[in-house]
Amino acid sequence: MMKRKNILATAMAITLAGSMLLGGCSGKSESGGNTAGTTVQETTSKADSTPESAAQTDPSQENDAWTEVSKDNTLRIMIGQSNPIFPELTNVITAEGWYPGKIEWMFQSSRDQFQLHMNTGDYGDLIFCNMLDLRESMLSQYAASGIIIPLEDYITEDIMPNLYKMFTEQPSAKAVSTFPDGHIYTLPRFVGSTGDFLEDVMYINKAWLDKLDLEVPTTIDELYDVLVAFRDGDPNGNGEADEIPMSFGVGTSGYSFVEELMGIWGLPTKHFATDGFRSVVNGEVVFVPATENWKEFLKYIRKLYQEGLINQDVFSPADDSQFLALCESDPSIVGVGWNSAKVFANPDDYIAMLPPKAPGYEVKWRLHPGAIGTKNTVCITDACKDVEGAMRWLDNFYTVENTIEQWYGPVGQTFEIVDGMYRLIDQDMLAWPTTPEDGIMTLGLPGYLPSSAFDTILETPNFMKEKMEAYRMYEPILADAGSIWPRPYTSDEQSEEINEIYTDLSAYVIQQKVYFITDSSADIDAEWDNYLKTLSDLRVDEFVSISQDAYESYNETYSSMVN
Ligand SMILES: [Ca+2]
Repeated sequence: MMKRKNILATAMAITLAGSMLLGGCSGKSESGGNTAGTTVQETTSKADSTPESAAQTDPSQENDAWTEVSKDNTLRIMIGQSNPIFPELTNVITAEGWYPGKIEWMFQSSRDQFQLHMNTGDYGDLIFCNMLDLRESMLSQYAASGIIIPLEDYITEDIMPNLYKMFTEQPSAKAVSTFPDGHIYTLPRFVGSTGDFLEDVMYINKAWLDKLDLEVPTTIDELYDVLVAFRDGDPNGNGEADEIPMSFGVGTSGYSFVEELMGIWGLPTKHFATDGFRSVVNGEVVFVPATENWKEFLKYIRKLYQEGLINQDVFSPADDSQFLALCESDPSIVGVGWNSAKVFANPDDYIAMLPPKAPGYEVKWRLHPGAIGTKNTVCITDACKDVEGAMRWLDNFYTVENTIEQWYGPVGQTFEIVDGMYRLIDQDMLAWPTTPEDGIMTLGLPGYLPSSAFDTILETPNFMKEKMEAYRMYEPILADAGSIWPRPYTSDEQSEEINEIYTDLSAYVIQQKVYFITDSSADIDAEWDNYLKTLSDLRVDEFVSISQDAYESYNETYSSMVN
């Protein structure tokens, strides 16, 4: 596993809102121009220092955009507490002159607490939905009942110059944010570090290949032969047949699930509900487990499994910890695996390999739909008395400089500015931190980091370089934006129906997948028609038809932006 230095001590996290960070903040661009008036942070005492720094900013940026409504208003903001240091970070980053009225943070410790606020009508003006882990179906309900309001009229060059620019440059981000009724109720984020969206890279044990005098396999038949050699040739040299030629997880970490290999049969997909085993072919939504491609995939994986070339427990663990433990075994016992990074105990033995080709199919490796923009970062409720002011406030999130600090950590703490570029103070930080000690990462916030920002404004951190390198290798075989299921919004009604169908449909598909692969008595060819009939009984056609409507509504917005 990747080792991280614990340079961010907890004590430092507690003082995050302290003076150490103020210098960093004043170095930020003030593109919002909201320098008039006084900002009061209800949840921090550092607001006292704000008027001076605000007064020092370029007077040409002052404007009269703020109304009396904004100056007298309090924006109440609901947000989750997924990152323990997030409250402090929020105060630091949004403290300076972003809004002339008051900001009151309503930190929610759980979705239940949030729901209670919603049920009693005591909700905030703004909801950071992603940071609260809100389900899409809830947002569809809130939109249908008028609790969250349409925002598109405020996304203008005047009110939101930064978001407006992002939508112009990234029309897909606008398309994923548009509901089937044509309104935009939530604002998205966009990250241009494409490597982040290459979820899984295949790795093969090069030391084993060398030992057995084998080449990196390029077809599924060659892969089979290599796996057999790994099984029988004692490549780790300990005299025991302990090798697991190929292994993967169950995808609980978001990575390393068996469906990833569907890219070999040209229909990239994922099993979680947001993706729902869907793919897009020439504008048509396809339910992947109902295709011949899926059948071929099952047959191949079955062959590997039945011959002991795949970890025999791979479909039963509750999470990915078993897979990760196998990878960390020393001496190595895993020959081929895929994940987000080199998770192996001896990573130097492994090299990235391109997915092997299957006869008659073109590889289309999965690109996470976040690559076209991620929706659901923030919405505004009918409780808000200053929607325009709230939107002006939100626009500050969309400058590149603010985005870097919001997502990855502030200057002075995480970054230093060198030759005008944000550079990580410690390159070992930020490798997907999960604790304050590891670093800060709050990707759930709105923001915009175009690919052009890398190595011009942000020096590409080491942890991103590895993925970017893999991305360059995989780029020729990656699914293009047109074949990704973009996770579009559905209406309240559609969302209810599709969730109902998917519950039974996905349970059956997953059960049959495991049966077809692992049960020695299963006969995929003989049982296929019956399998398809059951999918039909479980209303797969309706599932696809609703998905198609949602996709077309997404595509309409997208096309209107690019044509
Ligand atoms: Ca061995």
